[in-house]
Amino acid sequence: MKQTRDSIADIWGERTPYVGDWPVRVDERIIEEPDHWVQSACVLCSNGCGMDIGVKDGRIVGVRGRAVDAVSHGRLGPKGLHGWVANNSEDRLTHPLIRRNGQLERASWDEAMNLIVRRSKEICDKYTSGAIGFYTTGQLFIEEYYTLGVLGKAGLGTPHMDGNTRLCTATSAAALQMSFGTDGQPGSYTDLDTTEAILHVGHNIASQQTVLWMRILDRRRGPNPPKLIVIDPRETATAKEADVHLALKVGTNVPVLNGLLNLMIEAGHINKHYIEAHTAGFEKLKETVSKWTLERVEQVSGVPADKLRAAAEILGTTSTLVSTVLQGVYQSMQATAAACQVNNIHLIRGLIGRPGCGIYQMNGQPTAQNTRECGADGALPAFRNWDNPEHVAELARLWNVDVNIIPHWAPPTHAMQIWRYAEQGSIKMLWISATNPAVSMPDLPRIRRILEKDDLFVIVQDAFHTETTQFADVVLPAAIWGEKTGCYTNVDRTVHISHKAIEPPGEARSDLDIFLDYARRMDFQDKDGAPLIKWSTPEEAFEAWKECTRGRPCDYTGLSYAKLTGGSGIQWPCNEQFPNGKPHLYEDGVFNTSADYCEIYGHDIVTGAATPPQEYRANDPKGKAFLRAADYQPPHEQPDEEYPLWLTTGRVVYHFHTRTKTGRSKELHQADPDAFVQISTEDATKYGIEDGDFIEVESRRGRVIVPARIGDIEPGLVFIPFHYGYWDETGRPRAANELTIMEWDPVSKQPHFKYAAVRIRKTASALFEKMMEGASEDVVNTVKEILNLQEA
Ligand SMILES: Nc1nc2c(c(=O)[nH]1)N[C@H]1C(S)=C(S)[C@@H](COP(=O)(O)OP(=O)(O)OC[C@H]3O[C@@H](n4cnc5c(=O)[nH]c(N)nc54)[C@H](O)[C@@H]3O)O[C@H]1N2
Ligand SMILES: Nc1nc2c(c(=O)[nH]1)N[C@H]1C(S)=C(S)[C@@H](COP(=O)(O)OP(=O)(O)OC[C@H]3O[C@@H](n4cnc5c(=O)[nH]c(N)nc54)[C@H](O)[C@@H]3O)O[C@H]1N2
Ligand code: SF4
Ligand SMILES: [Mo]
Repeated sequence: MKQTRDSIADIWGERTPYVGDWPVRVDERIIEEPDHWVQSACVLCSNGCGMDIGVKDGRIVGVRGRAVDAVSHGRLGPKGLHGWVANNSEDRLTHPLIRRNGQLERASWDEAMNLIVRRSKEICDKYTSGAIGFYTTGQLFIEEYYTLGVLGKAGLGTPHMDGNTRLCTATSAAALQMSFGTDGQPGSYTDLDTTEAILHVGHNIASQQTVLWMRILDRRRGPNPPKLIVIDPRETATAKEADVHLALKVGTNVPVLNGLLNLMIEAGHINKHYIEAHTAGFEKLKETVSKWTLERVEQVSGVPADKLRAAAEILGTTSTLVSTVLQGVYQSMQATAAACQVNNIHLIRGLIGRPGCGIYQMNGQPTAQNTRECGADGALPAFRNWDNPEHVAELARLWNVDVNIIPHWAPPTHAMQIWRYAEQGSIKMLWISATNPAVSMPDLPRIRRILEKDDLFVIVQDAFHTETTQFADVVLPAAIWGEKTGCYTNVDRTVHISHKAIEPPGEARSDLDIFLDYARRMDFQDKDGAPLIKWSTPEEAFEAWKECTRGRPCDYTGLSYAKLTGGSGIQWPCNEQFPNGKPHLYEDGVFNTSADYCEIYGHDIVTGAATPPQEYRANDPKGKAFLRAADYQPPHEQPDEEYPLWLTTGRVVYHFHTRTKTGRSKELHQADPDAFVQISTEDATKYGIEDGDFIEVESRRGRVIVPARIGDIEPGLVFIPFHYGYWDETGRPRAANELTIMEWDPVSKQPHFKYAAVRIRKTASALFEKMMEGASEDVVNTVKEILNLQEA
């Protein structure tokens, strides 16, 4: 084994301080000397670090960073350096499975696909294609999403398609659309090389985008370091580095951000010219935030006035600013409303569309951007507007289909609603690809009840047995990253190609091949009776996708497999005008909001009510950005006598999601082997809890039993990582989502994983009660005395 550092012990590696040009540092970890290297990019978060895969005798033996890559300059984090071992693991799915007499049994591809096709046709005949739903991911490739999008929208014509991106970055898309007219991140990572200030809202970047954090740390240790503001209720690794840490109460992002905007406006720290020339809605914004005085913000959010003032001073005076927003906003109360306030901070100062200024309504999953671009999440491909007949007609021409097969009579069905329809029985078939909802969805007891239903035909397409395959009627074994070729786009719009390095195990097939096979067997046709889907290789799919993007904001027409191979990833838009991609959108202050071009006509930010097209056209903003104002609404579930604590959930640095990959790396597993509940020192004392004590955490939905970890969190709040389910530990309930609530943001429809009311107690007493069920009070007291058990 050879490695440039032990990234478990040394997460970020050695500092390379700088300003201007981020120095190269190539990180590598191999277990044997490869006989060749294959170009790829990491798929374990949205940062999308360029990476080469080392191959020996047809197996992956390691990875190294790509020095030429604009995103990472050669660096890799712990997940990137270790996660690939999952490809080689012994327990990969290697052949299809069909449920027969209650058991999943081995089947051939023909049997599995024929069964799926037969069920699809029966369902379409009896109930229409509206009884078929797709629930996909943020982890496939462009070519796969686009194929899925086309077969769903123009083959079946079902409106029920979404991804786990609904749980992840639906709010990213919504906030960008609501402020700027379409999805697409305005900035470029190069902004970090010169910026004077950085703001992270609900984003633990040190842990969740480790390589981007290396860039920030290197700036912070170099000349002219940027100021750092962090808004998070926990004292995270990110918060520890901050100059100003605003430790707010969960669910109070809007009050805090409104307070910041108010201070900036009051101090005159605004760019009047920019506001007038390039935005709409300033007066309403000013009036709304004016109610958020220092005192009121402190009272509602717990953020002390002097800290708020210090943050506002930085935001109001810096000449450049990079902001990132992530799950502490997207999965919390008023997600879209809060995310838009960060856009507002940039807009009222004109800090957008130029070097050093970037807003990241961050992505989380490696290819979430592409789910949103390619139409696999319900939206129409290439940021087209379902409510704009001309956009729908464009697609009908491109695909050569009747316009009416493309669902556009109502908004696309969001994931939470798809699950609801499955629960009610109007969706009869649910095709789940590359996601593990039996761990990652909120309110797991309810999700299990839905997956279990006899009248729901469940297809699960995965590389491993998961908590979700347990409920499948058909399991399709998938080839994963490293075993197939395709492209994906990171959060700063950089498109990478990932070449196939090794063969998939057994009979596993790429998701692209599975979707193509389904389309062929279903005999989906265009208007002239030719096959609807006219491609059969990844490269042909990419070429088809390029045509779909022509003239749209995410224009890929200047990219090709050849161009993406050999060097760095390239940012979209990439076309004739910008052959090498474009670092900044909106340089001229003209946004994508004009009525003919925009992706949505907007929503009421509080109720989510859609703006009718006529109303939008009547007030066509013609390229001005929207300053969306929002007042505070408290979270719907709050601690009370019965459930006195807040719960929030999230991530740890060493694991990715439900750990199907990272849990199979010995090093990553050992670095964080079990779930835990993080409790403040104050609450630990109050409840008599010590580090490592097993704690029962209970909400109105369910309960978990996990060890305690004490410190670095506000009193009254507990935190549980959501990574740990049951595939490698079946003994006790421990998935955070046993506890979470099933409700969502009115605009983005993203579920609220970040708050719930819970109660806690040491499990000795919980187990004791269970043992003593039915025993008389006398017996209970006697046993208690013998055991000398104290109630916690
Ligand atoms: N190591 C690792 N990295 C990952 C992933 C992973 O699983 N593991 N997943 C990737 C994916 S898909 C995603 S989406 C990203 C997510 O990346 P992050 O959003 O950084 O991750 P989380 O831990 O879910 O949440 C971030 C923070 O929100 C805070 N928070 C909770 N409630 C509130 C609130 O009301 N307001 C504010 N301001 N903050 C709040 C939490 O304390 C937490 O520190 O990470 C990506 N990177
Ligand atoms: N409580 C709580 N819950 C959360 C969150 C939270 O912060 N708190 N965060 C939410 C967020 S942001 C996210 S992104 C989700 C993530 O939740 P999930 O998407 O459910 O998590 P993963 O473990 O990434 O699931 C991906 C699955 O796809 C499989 N897979 C990997 N590559 C491929 C491939 O190429 N093809 C196929 N067919 N399968 C593949 C993996 O083995 C794995 O089973 O969880 C959400 N749930
Ligand atoms: S930062 Fe993200 S993309 Fe880069 S190596 Fe780590 S997990 Fe992979
Ligand atoms: Mo995510």
